[in-house]
Amino acid sequence: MSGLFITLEGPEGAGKSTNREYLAERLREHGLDVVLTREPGGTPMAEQIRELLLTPSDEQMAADTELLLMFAARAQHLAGVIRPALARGAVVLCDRFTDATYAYQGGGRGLSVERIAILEDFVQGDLRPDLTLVFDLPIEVGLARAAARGRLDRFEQEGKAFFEAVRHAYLERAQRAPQRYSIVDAGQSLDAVQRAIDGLLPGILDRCRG
Ligand code: Z5A
Repeated sequence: MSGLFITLEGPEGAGKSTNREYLAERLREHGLDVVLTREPGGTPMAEQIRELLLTPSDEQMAADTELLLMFAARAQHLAGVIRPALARGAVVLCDRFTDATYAYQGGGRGLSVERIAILEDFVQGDLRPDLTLVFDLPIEVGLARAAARGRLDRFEQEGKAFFEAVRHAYLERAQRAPQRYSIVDAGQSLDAVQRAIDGLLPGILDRCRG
């Protein structure tokens, strides 16, 4: 038995966490075993790495350190949560995964895609998400939503050019492999976003029954 691996991606404040819960409920209504998780994080040790990655510090984190910590957390998460859940046939809904590395460390920080791909192969073997929902919205809208929540984390303190590069990297990846990615217009009202998710549901259920 093998489950279905769905990732939710997009820039800041795109509504990934909110809509991950919504999609999980819809899938559970169909009797599916759904595991909700996130990156960086998802296990106690990977959550400790997350703290290191997100907490602002006086010592500037080198871009390579950031990249390696993302994959260190991912290795732990894969071993402790994602692979066991997929092996028992669950649907894994993961808030961010390696597309975020291509978008933030690749697009945002300017690290080479080739180096990221080497780490992706090393840490994941041939495991890739079955489906990725990219919640896309204008950067200003997402940053305003994130700012309304209060204190900004280390990534949220970046400038607009960084987030524009992140958004561009996501859209470029999605356009190159449309069979794996669905782009959701996340700048709409929450009702409209959730109607768009409802529209994707039959296809997702077909893949679950696979
Ligand atoms: N990162 C990386 O660099 N490389 C990697 O490989 C990985 C991650 C895996 C994780 O932080 C950071 O790690 C992230 C990238 C980096 N950068 N940052 N920052 P995080 O998990 O804390 O941050 P996030 O993923 O961006 O989460 P977020 O800012 O909380 O966004 P979200 O989950 O997409 O949104 P939300 O929490 O569901 O919604 C945000 C607010 O907007 C909330 O108040 C909602 O009620 C509201 N909302 C949501 N949808 C709507 C609509 N449609 N209309 C109006 N308001 C809405």
